[in-house]
Amino acid sequence: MRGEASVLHLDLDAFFAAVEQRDKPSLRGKPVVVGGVGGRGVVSTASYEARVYGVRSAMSTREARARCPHAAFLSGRFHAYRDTSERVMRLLRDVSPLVEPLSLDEAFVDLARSDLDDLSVPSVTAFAERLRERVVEATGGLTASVGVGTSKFIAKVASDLDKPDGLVVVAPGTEQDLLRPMPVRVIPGVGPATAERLRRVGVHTVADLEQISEEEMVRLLGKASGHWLYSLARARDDRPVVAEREAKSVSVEGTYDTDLTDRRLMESLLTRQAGEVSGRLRKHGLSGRTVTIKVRLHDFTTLNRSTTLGSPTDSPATIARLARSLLADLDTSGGVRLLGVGVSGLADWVQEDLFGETAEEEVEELPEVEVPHHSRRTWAPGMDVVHTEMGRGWVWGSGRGVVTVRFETAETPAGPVRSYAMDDPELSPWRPPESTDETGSPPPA
Ligand code: TTP
Ligand code: MG
Ligand code: MG
Repeated sequence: MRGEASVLHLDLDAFFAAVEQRDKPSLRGKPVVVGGVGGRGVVSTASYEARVYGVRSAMSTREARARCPHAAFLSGRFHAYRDTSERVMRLLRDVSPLVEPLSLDEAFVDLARSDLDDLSVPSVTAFAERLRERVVEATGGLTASVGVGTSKFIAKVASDLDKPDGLVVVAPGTEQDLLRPMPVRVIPGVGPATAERLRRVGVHTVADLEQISEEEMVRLLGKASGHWLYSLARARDDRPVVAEREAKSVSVEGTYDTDLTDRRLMESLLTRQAGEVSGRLRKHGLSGRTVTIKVRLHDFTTLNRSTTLGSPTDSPATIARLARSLLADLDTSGGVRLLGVGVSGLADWVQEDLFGETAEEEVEELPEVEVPHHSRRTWAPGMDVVHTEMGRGWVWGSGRGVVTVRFETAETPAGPVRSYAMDDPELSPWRPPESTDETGSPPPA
């Protein structure tokens, strides 16, 4: 924890839906739901107008339709989200060299490395307000919520307090007052499994957690988690903002075409990866004390969780067991697109492989387990199209051989609606010119 509020966390508001509203003027101010539009689809996100009706991320689209039938239901356009994300990250890197992206729509920024020479509360507040305005300019109208505090933990909690379009600066010294009434789930790493264990001993809030001694916490949750929670309950968090994650471990990871949602499948993949990691360790005569899993969620949030043993291991069973238990505490209900296992803290360390973002990802095939095939409709609702005469627009809906298009873009007013035969040669999908959309799959369908 720093003496000054110099860690900033920024998160865009209703990100995918906000991009859709920017590019589809007729949807501005209206309920918009982005996600899988098929029978078993899941909501990626909803505009704040749709949230009023109780529509939420990870809800089934079926339920979202029941709650808000008049919303526009759109499948995603990842090229647009990635492009918008890049604009925001570029802007943040312009402000400080230390920017740590957590997902497409959020990042930590170290203000101690910005050109602000005064890190007082009024100064960082003015700076953050100006930054929020610049995000609106850079993205063509998207708003961001920002939190600033003395640590990553506090900054992230703060950015969520006044969403959407909010700014909260937590003054140094007031962290614990802020945290005490909050549920324990506010602490990073406290997933459903840990929260349940704590609930069983009567711990619901951070204030409750503060009453528990360090020894008891370790008894309850194990050494690593126990110490972690004990510190965080007291707002003690010294994690640095890291632009490029340091990557030193032997690891194996796989990316998947379809979001994985089956826990047993994920566990069996981790077990297999643990076996491969162990094989590589043994081949080089290595062993390590820290077992890490890497999980990328369907929204591109990447989570790393690790646990450290008293002595080094190269055992496949031990690595697998620890990896599975780390997974148990993560909420993966929305789907997972990447899983990995690594071992670090090597006894005889050789840089054999990287676990960081820059590592070349191995694309694994899944021979023993069947991954559902992802089928994409030709005219998915929301997708960009171009008509030889009418110009650019987006698919409003399709069925029975007919596709209905609304002709408008971010730069035009709300435009007219026309219907065409699905195989009309004048109508074709539109993609941005220099798009390099290598993972261009739509949200879970
Ligand atoms: P979030 O930042 O969690 O959510 P949000 O930006 O939509 O809304 P807000 O921050 O205002 O609460 O996630 C960023 C994007 O990631 C979101 O727009 C869509 C995607 N996402 C999913 O696809 N599935 C999910 O379950 C979640 C939480 C997000
Ligand atoms: Mg967001
Ligand atoms: Mg986010």
